[in-house]
Amino acid sequence: MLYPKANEFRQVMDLSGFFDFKLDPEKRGEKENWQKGTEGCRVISVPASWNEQFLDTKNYLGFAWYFKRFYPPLSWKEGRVWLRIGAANYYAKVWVNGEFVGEHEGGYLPFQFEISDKIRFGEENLLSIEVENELSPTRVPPGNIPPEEEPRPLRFYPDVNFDFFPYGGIHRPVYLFSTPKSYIEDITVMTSIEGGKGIVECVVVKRGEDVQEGRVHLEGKGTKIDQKIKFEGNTAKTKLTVEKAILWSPENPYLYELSVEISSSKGTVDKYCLPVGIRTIEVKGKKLYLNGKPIFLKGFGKHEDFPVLGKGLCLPLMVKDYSLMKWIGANSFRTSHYPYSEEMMDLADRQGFLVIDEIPAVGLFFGRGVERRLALCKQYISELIARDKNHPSVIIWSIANEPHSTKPQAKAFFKELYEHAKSLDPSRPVTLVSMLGLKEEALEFLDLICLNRYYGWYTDSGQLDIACQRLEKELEEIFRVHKKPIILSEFGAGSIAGMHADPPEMFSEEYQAELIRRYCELIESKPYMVGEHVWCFADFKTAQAPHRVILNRKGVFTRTREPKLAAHILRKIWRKKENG
Ligand code: ADA
Repeated sequence: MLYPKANEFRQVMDLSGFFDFKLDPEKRGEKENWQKGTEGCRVISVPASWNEQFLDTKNYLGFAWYFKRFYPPLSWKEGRVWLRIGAANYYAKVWVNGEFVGEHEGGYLPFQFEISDKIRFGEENLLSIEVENELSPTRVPPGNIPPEEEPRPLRFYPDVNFDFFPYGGIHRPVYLFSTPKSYIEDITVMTSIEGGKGIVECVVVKRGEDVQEGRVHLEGKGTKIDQKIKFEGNTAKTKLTVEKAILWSPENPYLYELSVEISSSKGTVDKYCLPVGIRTIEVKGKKLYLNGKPIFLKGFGKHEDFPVLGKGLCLPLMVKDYSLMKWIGANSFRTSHYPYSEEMMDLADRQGFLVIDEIPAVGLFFGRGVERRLALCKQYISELIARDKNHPSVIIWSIANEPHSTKPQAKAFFKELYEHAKSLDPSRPVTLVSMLGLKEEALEFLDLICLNRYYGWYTDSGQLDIACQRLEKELEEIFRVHKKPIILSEFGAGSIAGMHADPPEMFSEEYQAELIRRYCELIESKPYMVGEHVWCFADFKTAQAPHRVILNRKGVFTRTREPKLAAHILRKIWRKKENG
């Protein structure tokens, strides 16, 4: 799914900003035709969650309506007009001028509809979007699971089966964009390396019978390649060879520019440009290789989370987070526990971060409704790979976080998801982030192992020596059995910023820093360990529960991005090479 970009053939109008907003707790809106407009609205900002923009929406998880009036440029009349929503959590229905255009389930991936036949040129148009964020056991991620289905000692309010706040709303930009009648629908880029040469394979999909050919152009330092393409049906394939290719890596995130044009008998009719990073990623033996060299992932699990914004896209915050990750010496992060924004992925390409890209399959259980949850996970894998397949920064797909794989059908469930991901993208390793260790039967077929461990926090609390002994024993055991590279994808401790104790005690900054230091020391001593992702980058909002002090406080930065002692310790560890 191509991100909307303007050029001489395409235009983009960002509808983000102030929308009219109205809660619909009785779900009366559709019956009362709110899609044609309604009274009694307030102003809300998009993109952002609704929960922290007002006092009466904090824990609101029901239906809500967004309205925006707009004028499409007359010049768009000749082409096609599209509406694209970057993400709306959890379920969205869309109308233009009161006419239904489509709906989408899932809170973290974009969806778009052609609205050419609904748009009225030369007059004001009305966009109406109904968003609802109800929790349900048959949704992914699940909530409101009956206790008998999923016994848990401590339940959250709202009753989520995951450890972050269930923010609702339109969290990413709303774009109106135009394409020509005949247009480029999709571009897939696969890169490889053959004897120092970069190989860039492109597959172009177009729409429009009048188009039979086109061209691709790849430009970069010392490279300018131009190649004709011919369509068979709606698809054209080509392969470019880049002499002395500059490979993409965290040290040198070099991006070429690929330009694709399609033409009819009257000449070029559409064009789309995208950055291309030439790199390879593969698992071999006990190592993870980038461009044929072993790599080690240093970084974090994160969240899209900030006061007032909730999960809303915030570019200054994104720039800040990347600058702090550079400062601390990280080269990687996981999009825990859902796909992050396209803008975040673009910056990962440009700044050279290695990303584990995760679908919103967190808190999965294997009781009633498992078929529906499987179908949703497959949908999310398809949508995520369609969106992020061309990012060199994305090196691994994660098909779940900490599933409660305690039932026999869990292995088949994940085998089906693993094969689905591989069928869509054979070029990247696929993993699942497990808390069960050897009891996770899916470890048998995953390409590499991601494990979350909290010895010294939830177990062996306050006893770091025992914690590290347990961790070492378990890592050795898992590698002995599976002989696959392992990433410790979560480890850490909570700390209240400003709270100190010596000797270190739980919730003090010193304890958090010392646990992280001890874990990193152990992880880096094992040749089969290929990554350490601290949980987590910054404190973040969770639902309410006795074990959460308003926030999950395992961040090495506070929620407003002030460094705790652990941040300074990590900087010493991760930048020790530079610091000598
Ligand atoms: C799990 C989970 C995280 C967070 C963490 C914690 O590993 O994946 O989302 O809940 O535990 O802080 O306990």
